[in-house]
Amino acid sequence: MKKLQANQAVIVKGVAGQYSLHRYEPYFSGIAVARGIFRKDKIIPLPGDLVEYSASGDPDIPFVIENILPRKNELKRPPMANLDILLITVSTGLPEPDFYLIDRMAAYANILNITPYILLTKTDIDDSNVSEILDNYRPAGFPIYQLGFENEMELQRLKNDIRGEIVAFAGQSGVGKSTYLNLLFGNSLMETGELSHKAGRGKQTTRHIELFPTGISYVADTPGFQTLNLAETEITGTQFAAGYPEINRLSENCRFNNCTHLHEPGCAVIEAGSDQINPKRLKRYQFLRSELDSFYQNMY
Ligand SMILES: Nc1nc2c(ncn2[C@@H]2O[C@H](COP(=O)(O)OP(=O)(O)OP(=O)(O)O)[C@@H](O)[C@H]2O)c(=O)[nH]1
Ligand SMILES: [Mg+2]
Ligand SMILES: [Zn+2]
Repeated sequence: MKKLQANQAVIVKGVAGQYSLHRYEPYFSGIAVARGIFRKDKIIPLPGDLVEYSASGDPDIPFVIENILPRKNELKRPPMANLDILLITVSTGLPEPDFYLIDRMAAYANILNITPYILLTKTDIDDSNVSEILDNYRPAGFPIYQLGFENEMELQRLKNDIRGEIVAFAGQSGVGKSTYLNLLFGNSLMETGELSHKAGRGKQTTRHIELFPTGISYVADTPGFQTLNLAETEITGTQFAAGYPEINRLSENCRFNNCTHLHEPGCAVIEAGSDQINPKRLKRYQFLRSELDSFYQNMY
Protein backbone atom coordinates (compact mmCIF):
# COMPACT_ATOMS: atom_id res chain seq x y z
CA MET A 1 0.00 0.00 0.00
CA LYS A 2 1.09 3.53 -0.76
CA LYS A 3 2.21 5.85 2.02
CA LEU A 4 -0.60 8.28 2.79
CA GLN A 5 -0.37 12.05 3.10
CA ALA A 6 -2.13 14.29 5.62
CA ASN A 7 -5.26 14.75 3.48
CA GLN A 8 -5.42 11.11 2.37
CA ALA A 9 -7.09 8.07 3.96
CA VAL A 10 -8.38 4.56 3.25
CA ILE A 11 -12.09 3.80 2.94
CA VAL A 12 -12.65 0.93 5.37
CA LYS A 13 -16.42 0.73 5.03
CA GLY A 14 -19.22 2.22 2.97
CA VAL A 15 -22.88 1.97 3.96
CA ALA A 16 -25.72 3.94 2.42
CA GLY A 17 -23.50 6.64 0.97
CA GLN A 18 -21.52 7.19 4.18
CA TYR A 19 -17.89 6.18 4.20
CA SER A 20 -15.64 5.39 7.14
CA LEU A 21 -12.13 6.72 6.54
CA HIS A 22 -9.02 5.59 8.37
CA ARG A 23 -5.30 6.34 8.40
CA TYR A 24 -2.58 4.98 10.68
CA GLU A 25 0.08 7.68 10.34
CA PRO A 26 -0.74 10.35 11.44
CA TYR A 27 -3.78 8.70 12.99
CA PHE A 28 -7.12 9.72 11.51
CA SER A 29 -10.62 8.30 11.59
CA GLY A 30 -13.80 9.94 10.35
CA ILE A 31 -17.06 9.71 8.42
CA ALA A 32 -17.38 11.20 4.95
CA VAL A 33 -19.78 11.60 2.07
CA ALA A 34 -18.69 11.52 -1.55
CA ARG A 35 -18.69 14.62 -3.76
CA GLY A 36 -21.72 14.77 -6.05
CA ILE A 37 -19.44 14.60 -9.07
CA PHE A 38 -18.76 10.92 -8.35
CA ARG A 39 -22.44 10.07 -8.65
CA LYS A 40 -22.70 12.05 -11.86
CA ASP A 41 -19.72 10.17 -13.31
CA LYS A 42 -21.09 6.87 -11.96
CA ILE A 43 -17.99 6.33 -9.83
CA ILE A 44 -18.72 4.46 -6.62
CA PRO A 45 -16.12 4.78 -3.85
CA LEU A 46 -15.14 1.31 -2.59
CA PRO A 47 -13.65 -0.15 0.58
CA GLY A 48 -9.91 -0.20 -0.02
CA ASP A 49 -9.97 3.05 -1.99
CA LEU A 50 -7.26 5.57 -1.18
CA VAL A 51 -8.95 8.96 -1.17
CA GLU A 52 -8.29 12.65 -0.60
CA TYR A 53 -10.69 14.32 1.79
CA SER A 54 -11.49 17.74 3.20
CA ALA A 55 -13.72 19.15 5.96
CA SER A 56 -17.41 19.38 5.06
CA GLY A 57 -18.57 21.87 7.70
CA ASP A 58 -21.38 19.44 8.62
CA PRO A 59 -20.93 18.25 12.23
CA ASP A 60 -22.86 15.00 11.54
CA ILE A 61 -20.73 13.97 8.58
CA PRO A 62 -17.60 16.05 8.99
CA PHE A 63 -15.69 15.07 5.84
CA VAL A 64 -16.05 15.00 2.07
CA ILE A 65 -14.23 12.66 -0.29
CA GLU A 66 -12.70 14.97 -2.89
CA ASN A 67 -10.81 12.54 -5.03
CA ILE A 68 -10.20 8.82 -5.45
CA LEU A 69 -6.58 7.88 -6.18
CA PRO A 70 -5.98 5.55 -9.15
CA ARG A 71 -6.89 1.96 -8.28
CA LYS A 72 -4.44 -0.94 -8.46
CA ASN A 73 -7.41 -3.24 -9.00
CA GLU A 74 -11.14 -3.40 -8.53
CA LEU A 75 -13.25 -6.41 -7.58
CA LYS A 76 -16.91 -6.55 -8.53
CA ARG A 77 -17.87 -9.27 -6.09
CA PRO A 78 -17.03 -8.55 -3.35
CA PRO A 79 -16.98 -4.84 -4.16
CA MET A 80 -13.57 -3.61 -3.02
CA ALA A 81 -10.47 -1.93 -4.40
CA ASN A 82 -6.70 -2.12 -4.07
CA LEU A 83 -6.51 -5.61 -2.61
CA ASP A 84 -2.84 -6.61 -2.21
CA ILE A 85 -3.09 -10.13 -0.80
CA LEU A 86 -5.77 -12.84 -0.87
CA LEU A 87 -5.51 -15.29 2.02
CA ILE A 88 -6.90 -18.47 0.47
CA THR A 89 -7.82 -20.38 3.57
CA VAL A 90 -7.94 -24.17 3.35
CA SER A 91 -8.65 -26.65 6.11
CA THR A 92 -6.43 -29.73 6.20
CA GLY A 93 -9.32 -31.73 7.69
CA LEU A 94 -12.98 -30.76 7.68
CA PRO A 95 -14.28 -29.20 5.51
CA GLU A 96 -12.28 -31.16 2.92
CA PRO A 97 -10.23 -28.95 0.59
CA ASP A 98 -11.96 -27.93 -2.64
CA PHE A 99 -9.00 -27.88 -5.04
CA TYR A 100 -11.04 -26.43 -7.88
CA LEU A 101 -12.04 -23.51 -5.69
CA ILE A 102 -8.44 -22.91 -4.61
CA ASP A 103 -7.29 -22.96 -8.25
CA ARG A 104 -10.00 -20.56 -9.38
CA MET A 105 -9.36 -18.13 -6.54
CA ALA A 106 -5.58 -18.20 -7.04
CA ALA A 107 -5.84 -17.61 -10.79
CA TYR A 108 -8.35 -14.81 -10.31
CA ALA A 109 -6.10 -13.15 -7.74
CA ASN A 110 -3.03 -13.34 -9.97
CA ILE A 111 -4.91 -11.86 -12.91
CA LEU A 112 -5.90 -8.87 -10.76
CA ASN A 113 -2.36 -8.40 -9.47
CA ILE A 114 -3.29 -9.72 -6.03
CA THR A 115 -0.79 -12.09 -4.40
CA PRO A 116 -2.43 -15.36 -3.34
CA TYR A 117 -1.24 -16.85 -0.05
CA ILE A 118 -2.34 -20.38 0.90
CA LEU A 119 -3.30 -20.69 4.57
CA LEU A 120 -3.57 -24.28 5.78
CA THR A 121 -5.62 -24.44 8.97
CA LYS A 122 -6.36 -27.16 11.54
CA THR A 123 -2.96 -28.85 11.13
CA ASP A 124 -3.17 -29.51 14.89
CA ILE A 125 -6.13 -31.88 14.51
CA ASP A 126 -5.69 -33.39 11.07
CA ASP A 127 -2.75 -33.36 8.68
CA SER A 128 -4.09 -35.87 6.15
CA ASN A 129 -4.22 -33.38 3.27
CA VAL A 130 -1.08 -31.38 4.01
CA SER A 131 1.29 -33.13 1.61
CA GLU A 132 -1.33 -33.14 -1.17
CA ILE A 133 -1.79 -29.38 -0.82
CA LEU A 134 1.96 -28.76 -0.74
CA ASP A 135 2.45 -30.93 -3.86
CA ASN A 136 -0.23 -28.96 -5.68
CA TYR A 137 0.85 -25.43 -4.83
CA ARG A 138 4.60 -25.46 -4.23
CA PRO A 139 5.43 -25.61 -7.97
CA ALA A 140 3.24 -22.51 -8.40
CA GLY A 141 5.41 -20.68 -5.89
CA PHE A 142 2.54 -19.48 -3.71
CA PRO A 143 3.55 -18.64 -0.13
CA ILE A 144 2.10 -21.39 2.09
CA TYR A 145 1.50 -21.16 5.86
CA GLN A 146 0.76 -24.20 7.98
CA LEU A 147 -1.46 -22.96 10.77
CA GLY A 148 -2.83 -24.82 13.73
CA PHE A 149 -3.69 -23.89 17.28
CA GLU A 150 -0.16 -24.67 18.48
CA ASN A 151 1.84 -23.09 15.70
CA GLU A 152 2.67 -19.60 16.95
CA MET A 153 5.78 -19.27 14.76
CA GLU A 154 3.85 -19.70 11.50
CA LEU A 155 1.27 -17.18 12.69
CA GLN A 156 4.02 -14.65 13.38
CA ARG A 157 5.55 -15.30 9.97
CA LEU A 158 2.20 -14.64 8.29
CA LYS A 159 1.60 -11.52 10.36
CA ASN A 160 4.96 -10.21 9.28
CA ASP A 161 4.35 -11.00 5.61
CA ILE A 162 1.10 -8.98 5.40
CA ARG A 163 2.46 -5.89 7.13
CA GLY A 164 1.20 -2.66 5.58
CA GLU A 165 -0.99 -4.41 2.99
CA ILE A 166 -4.70 -4.60 2.20
CA VAL A 167 -5.65 -8.21 2.78
CA ALA A 168 -8.78 -10.36 2.50
CA PHE A 169 -9.57 -13.83 3.78
CA ALA A 170 -11.35 -16.16 1.37
CA GLY A 171 -12.40 -19.78 1.48
CA GLN A 172 -15.16 -22.24 2.28
CA SER A 173 -17.35 -21.88 5.33
CA GLY A 174 -15.81 -23.37 8.44
CA VAL A 175 -12.15 -23.30 7.38
CA GLY A 176 -11.19 -20.77 10.07
CA LYS A 177 -11.20 -17.34 8.43
CA SER A 178 -12.75 -15.53 11.40
CA THR A 179 -10.73 -17.61 13.84
CA TYR A 180 -7.42 -16.57 12.31
CA LEU A 181 -8.48 -12.96 11.87
CA ASN A 182 -8.97 -12.93 15.63
CA LEU A 183 -5.80 -14.88 16.40
CA LEU A 184 -3.67 -12.65 14.21
CA PHE A 185 -5.02 -9.40 15.47
CA GLY A 186 -6.73 -10.21 18.75
CA ASN A 187 -5.14 -7.44 20.75
CA SER A 188 -5.59 -4.65 18.29
CA LEU A 189 -9.14 -5.72 17.47
CA MET A 190 -9.97 -5.56 21.16
CA GLU A 191 -8.83 -1.94 21.25
CA THR A 192 -11.41 -0.90 18.67
CA GLY A 193 -14.72 -1.42 20.42
CA GLU A 194 -16.86 -1.54 17.33
CA LEU A 195 -14.76 -4.25 15.76
CA SER A 196 -14.28 -6.59 18.69
CA HIS A 197 -17.85 -7.81 19.10
CA LYS A 198 -18.23 -8.16 15.39
CA ALA A 199 -15.05 -10.11 14.78
CA GLY A 200 -15.92 -12.34 17.73
CA ARG A 201 -19.04 -13.58 16.04
CA GLY A 202 -18.62 -16.75 14.04
CA LYS A 203 -20.84 -15.77 11.15
CA GLN A 204 -20.94 -12.50 9.33
CA THR A 205 -24.45 -11.21 9.29
CA THR A 206 -24.01 -8.15 7.12
CA ARG A 207 -23.27 -8.27 3.44
CA HIS A 208 -21.13 -5.17 3.10
CA ILE A 209 -17.37 -5.42 3.14
CA GLU A 210 -15.49 -4.02 6.07
CA LEU A 211 -11.74 -3.63 6.30
CA PHE A 212 -10.51 -4.02 9.87
CA PRO A 213 -7.55 -1.78 10.69
CA THR A 214 -5.57 -4.37 12.61
CA GLY A 215 -2.68 -2.18 13.69
CA ILE A 216 -0.39 -3.25 10.85
CA SER A 217 -2.69 -3.97 7.89
CA TYR A 218 -6.25 -3.68 6.64
CA VAL A 219 -8.00 -7.03 6.68
CA ALA A 220 -11.42 -8.11 5.39
CA ASP A 221 -12.92 -11.27 6.86
CA THR A 222 -15.02 -13.19 4.38
CA PRO A 223 -15.54 -11.20 1.24
CA GLY A 224 -17.96 -13.51 -0.53
CA PHE A 225 -15.35 -15.67 -2.21
CA GLN A 226 -16.93 -18.95 -1.06
CA THR A 227 -17.86 -19.49 -4.66
CA LEU A 228 -16.23 -17.84 -7.62
CA ASN A 229 -17.77 -18.05 -11.05
CA LEU A 230 -15.01 -17.30 -13.55
CA ALA A 231 -17.37 -16.67 -16.48
CA GLU A 232 -19.13 -14.03 -14.37
CA THR A 233 -15.84 -12.19 -13.92
CA GLU A 234 -15.50 -11.97 -17.73
CA ILE A 235 -12.02 -13.50 -17.64
CA THR A 236 -11.04 -15.08 -20.95
CA GLY A 237 -9.39 -18.47 -21.34
CA THR A 238 -6.05 -16.88 -22.20
CA GLN A 239 -6.19 -14.61 -19.17
CA PHE A 240 -7.11 -17.58 -17.00
CA ALA A 241 -4.02 -19.50 -18.10
CA ALA A 242 -1.90 -16.44 -17.28
CA GLY A 243 -3.18 -16.72 -13.71
CA TYR A 244 -1.06 -19.88 -13.27
CA PRO A 245 2.56 -18.90 -12.52
CA GLU A 246 3.90 -22.33 -13.46
CA ILE A 247 2.00 -22.33 -16.80
CA ASN A 248 3.31 -18.84 -17.54
CA ARG A 249 6.85 -20.02 -16.99
CA LEU A 250 6.56 -23.28 -18.93
CA SER A 251 4.51 -21.95 -21.86
CA GLU A 252 7.48 -19.99 -23.19
CA ASN A 253 8.62 -23.31 -24.63
CA CYS A 254 5.30 -24.38 -26.17
CA ARG A 255 5.49 -24.85 -29.93
CA PHE A 256 2.50 -22.60 -30.58
CA ASN A 257 2.20 -19.04 -29.38
CA ASN A 258 -1.50 -19.38 -28.66
CA CYS A 259 -1.17 -22.83 -27.05
CA THR A 260 -4.12 -23.60 -24.76
CA HIS A 261 -2.19 -26.45 -23.08
CA LEU A 262 -5.20 -28.71 -23.61
CA HIS A 263 -4.10 -30.96 -26.47
CA GLU A 264 -1.48 -29.24 -28.68
CA PRO A 265 1.60 -31.12 -29.90
CA GLY A 266 4.84 -29.72 -28.52
CA CYS A 267 3.10 -28.28 -25.45
CA ALA A 268 5.76 -27.70 -22.80
CA VAL A 269 3.13 -27.55 -20.05
CA ILE A 270 1.68 -30.98 -20.88
CA GLU A 271 5.19 -32.42 -21.19
CA ALA A 272 6.47 -30.91 -17.92
CA GLY A 273 7.44 -33.04 -14.94
CA SER A 274 5.37 -33.20 -11.76
CA ASP A 275 7.88 -31.01 -9.92
CA GLN A 276 7.19 -28.21 -12.42
CA ILE A 277 3.40 -28.45 -12.49
CA ASN A 278 1.38 -30.84 -10.38
CA PRO A 279 -0.39 -33.32 -12.73
CA LYS A 280 -3.70 -33.06 -10.88
CA ARG A 281 -3.58 -29.28 -10.92
CA LEU A 282 -2.89 -29.40 -14.67
CA LYS A 283 -5.92 -31.71 -15.14
CA ARG A 284 -8.11 -29.27 -13.22
CA TYR A 285 -6.73 -26.36 -15.25
CA GLN A 286 -7.68 -28.22 -18.44
CA PHE A 287 -11.18 -28.89 -17.14
CA LEU A 288 -11.74 -25.26 -16.07
CA ARG A 289 -10.19 -23.90 -19.26
CA SER A 290 -12.42 -26.08 -21.48
CA GLU A 291 -15.45 -25.05 -19.47
CA LEU A 292 -14.57 -21.37 -19.80
CA ASP A 293 -13.77 -21.58 -23.51
CA SER A 294 -17.04 -23.35 -24.29
CA PHE A 295 -18.95 -20.80 -22.21
CA TYR A 296 -17.66 -18.02 -24.47
CA GLN A 297 -18.20 -20.09 -27.64
CA ASN A 298 -21.84 -20.69 -26.72
CA MET A 299 -22.38 -16.98 -26.18
CA TYR A 300 -22.06 -16.15 -29.88
N1 LIG B 1 -8.39 -27.22 16.06
C1 LIG B 1 -8.53 -26.20 15.22
N2 LIG B 1 -9.77 -25.67 15.01
C2 LIG B 1 -9.89 -24.62 14.18
C3 LIG B 1 -8.77 -24.07 13.50
N3 LIG B 1 -9.21 -23.05 12.73
C4 LIG B 1 -10.54 -22.96 12.92
N4 LIG B 1 -10.97 -23.91 13.80
C5 LIG B 1 -12.36 -24.14 14.23
O1 LIG B 1 -13.18 -24.30 13.08
C6 LIG B 1 -14.48 -23.74 13.29
C7 LIG B 1 -14.85 -22.79 12.16
O2 LIG B 1 -14.00 -21.65 12.21
P1 LIG B 1 -14.47 -20.19 11.69
O3 LIG B 1 -13.33 -19.26 11.94
O4 LIG B 1 -15.78 -19.80 12.26
O5 LIG B 1 -14.64 -20.46 10.12
P2 LIG B 1 -14.96 -19.40 8.97
O6 LIG B 1 -14.03 -19.70 7.86
O7 LIG B 1 -14.93 -18.02 9.51
O8 LIG B 1 -16.42 -19.83 8.52
P3 LIG B 1 -17.61 -18.91 7.90
O9 LIG B 1 -17.69 -17.64 8.70
O10 LIG B 1 -18.83 -19.76 8.02
O11 LIG B 1 -17.25 -18.66 6.47
C8 LIG B 1 -14.42 -23.07 14.67
O12 LIG B 1 -15.01 -23.96 15.59
C9 LIG B 1 -12.93 -22.93 14.94
O13 LIG B 1 -12.63 -22.97 16.32
C10 LIG B 1 -7.47 -24.67 13.73
O14 LIG B 1 -6.43 -24.28 13.17
N5 LIG B 1 -7.42 -25.71 14.58
MG1 LIG C 1 -16.42 -16.50 9.60
ZN1 LIG D 1 1.19 -25.40 -24.17
